This record gives sequence, C-alpha cells and structure tokens, in this order.
Amino acid sequence: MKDSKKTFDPNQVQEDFPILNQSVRGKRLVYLDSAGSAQKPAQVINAVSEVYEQEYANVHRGLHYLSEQASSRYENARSKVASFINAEKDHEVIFTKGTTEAINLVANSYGRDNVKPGDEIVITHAEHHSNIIPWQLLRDQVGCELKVVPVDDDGGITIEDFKRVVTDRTKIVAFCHVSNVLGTVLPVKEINSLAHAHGAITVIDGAQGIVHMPIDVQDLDVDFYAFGGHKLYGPSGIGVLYGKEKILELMSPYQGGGGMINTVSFEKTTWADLPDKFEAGTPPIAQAIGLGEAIDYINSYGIKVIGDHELDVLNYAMQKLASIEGLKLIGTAPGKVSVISFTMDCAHPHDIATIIDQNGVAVRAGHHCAQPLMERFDLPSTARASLGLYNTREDIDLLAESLEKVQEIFK
Ligand code: C6P
Repeated sequence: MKDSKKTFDPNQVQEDFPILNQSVRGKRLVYLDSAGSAQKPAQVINAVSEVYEQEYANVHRGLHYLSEQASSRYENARSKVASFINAEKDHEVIFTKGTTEAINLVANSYGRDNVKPGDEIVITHAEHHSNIIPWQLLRDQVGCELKVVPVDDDGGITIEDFKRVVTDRTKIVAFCHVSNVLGTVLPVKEINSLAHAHGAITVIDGAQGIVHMPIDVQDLDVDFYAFGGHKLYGPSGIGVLYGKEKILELMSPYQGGGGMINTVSFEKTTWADLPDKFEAGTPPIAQAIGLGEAIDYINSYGIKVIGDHELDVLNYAMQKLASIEGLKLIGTAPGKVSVISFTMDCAHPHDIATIIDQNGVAVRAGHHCAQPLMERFDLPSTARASLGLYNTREDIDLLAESLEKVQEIFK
C-alpha cells in the first residue's frame, strides 16, 4: 500500500464523485445505498473511458500494441488487488464478474472435488443468498449436510456460536465478513482457526467487509476471500476470488473456454497455469482496470481512515435514529459497521424508502437478498441506510428529518 496519503475531508471527497453533485427531485442527493452499490469517483470513470478511448483490445491474445497495453494494465490491476489484500502472489487473485461468481466458483470446483456424502458445510443465518444457494446446490448434488450458525437477537454471531456447529465432519465453513443487513462484523480470524482445527477450509464473503476495513489475507490465513468491485467504488461486472495458491493449484477449472487452457485436443485438454485456469473467456478488461483505479483512489486516503470516518457517521446515525419514535434498529451488535437496518411502526419499509426519496434521500428497502435472516427477525423487509466514504453527519440529519416526515404523514 502507498504511504503518502491525501487529507481526508468528507465534504471534499463528495467533489470526487460527479454523480453526487446533483439535485434529485429538487433536493440535494443524499446517497445512503452504498451497500447496494457504491458511486464511482471521477478517477475511476476517467480511467475506464480512457481504456476504451486509447488502450482497448482483448488481453493475452494479440501481439499488437493495443493488446499488449491492455494486457499489461489488466495484470497491473491484479497486482494492485493482490497488494490491497496482502496476497502473497498475484496469481492468487482470480478475476470473476462479482462476489456471486467467486463463491459459485469455489462451490463448483473445490466443493465438487472435495465434499462427499455425509460431510458438512457450515454457513450462518445472516448470509446473503449468494452465500447460501451455491452451497445448497452443492448439497443437493453431493448429498452432504448444510448446517447453519444462529444469529443473536441483536444480530451478533460469535465464535462460541460457531464452536457449537463446526465438527470434524465439516469440510467448508462459509460466512460473511460483514452482514449486509445487520452490519455485524464476524470474527474471521477465530472462525478461520476453528475451521482449520477441524480440517475444514474457509470461504469468506467479503462483499461488505473489504469496503470498510483493511484486509490482510495472510494474517487472517483465510483460504478464500470473495468480493466485488462495485461496492468498492469500482465498476460493476468485476469481482475477485482470492484463494491460497496450494488450494487453487489442486482445483479443477470452473468454466471451460478460451484462455484457460494449455493444450486442447478432442481426446484431452490440459489447463493453463494460475490465474488463467479460472478465467475462461474474454474477461471484464476495462472493469478490472477500473477496479485497480478504485484501489488507487482508496489508497490515496487509506482504508483505515475511511473506515474510521464511516464509523463516526455510523455511531452518530445509530444514536440519532434510535431517538425517533416508533423506529426500531435491526442489528445492534457491538463493533458493527456501516449498515443501518430499521423498521418503523407507522409505515412499511417500501413506503419509507419511497417517501424519503422525495427528499433526495436514497435508501434500500426489501429483504436485501437475505430472506432467511428476515424470517429470523420475523420481518418481511427492512429499510436500510448504508454508508460510503462520502457520507457525512449532515446526510444523517437529512435522513432523520425525512423519517420524521414519514411519521407525520402516517400519524
Ligand atoms: N448485496 C445489497 O444491497 P454481487 O451481486 O455478486 O455483487 O454481490 C452479492 C453479495 C454477496 N454478499 C453480500 C454480503 C452482499 O451484500 C452482496 C450484495 C447487495 O446488500 C445487493 S443484493
């Protein structure tokens, strides 16, 4: 990571994001849906358009100038990702089209090769559908058991909860680093040690974790860590699967096609080395380069500085929203980050989101692709405000004012 940092001023940061400098429905846009997808700084937008204007061609295929340029920038993006998460080797970073594809890759390749009838896969009750369904599909294919670690009433999930569920029959422990509904941060390092002590590997859904805190995959010692570019201020259509080299080497390819082979004949095909073995077909080239640029942008402030700022805004928001009559916060576990789910006595979450949108305040409402978790809290849906580096305490004041209006309307 780079050491020379820019001074972090959240009001100045908003200027970096062209989309935020606009009015919505005649009001200043207050964007509180970064857990859904974050906005993009001009640095990323410009880099992507520059690729298409000046340096675009397919990668690893042509010997011509543009292909060389595009290939080198694409691989440079991989190096940036590797150093952002402190991967030991660049080729431990596999580009995918998102978190979802990254998890499906592990389930379909590692899972099918290693999980047998009678084995167990452990997930939690707080998972996004992307970290439930790939394991259900695997369970149905191989005949293993899918076990679920419970969530406390405040949204907490502790190492003790995992200890009660993981056994020597567990082959894979797959869990979110940060819940997209509750903001709960799971104790990755401890869970990882527990899984390893039982001979299981770990798959971390880092979609919401990578955005708010420094990640060091070597220190965490995780086997796989998956995340997408679009919540990290990069383009959509690009994601990352980090995997330990020694595990990736032994895995079968997930998809077949161009770019992932060494030799092909009708009788037998041999695979390319890492990371190409897992990148069949033309990859998301400009998107990967855009992700590299997003990482440069984040590094220019430092992810820790960004996380600390978001925590300040989160704590302010939790207090402010808790004082609104009839508002219930869902997810209050200690140490939580960046996501504020809530319900109101007076209105359905969809009504809340629609009404405050009239004030230019953008939040998500729904089940957040976490239906089992909604059921756990006996809710059909919640409203959810989620933070990015550009949010300020003023944004929270506007959110709170808008929620007071919802109350007035429905009283
Ligand atoms: N959550 C949200 O509004 P993709 O769609 O592949 O980029 O990411 C899927 C995903 C996986 N895990 C977690 C914890 C997530 O939060 C998400 C995406 C968005 O909460 C869209 S549903």
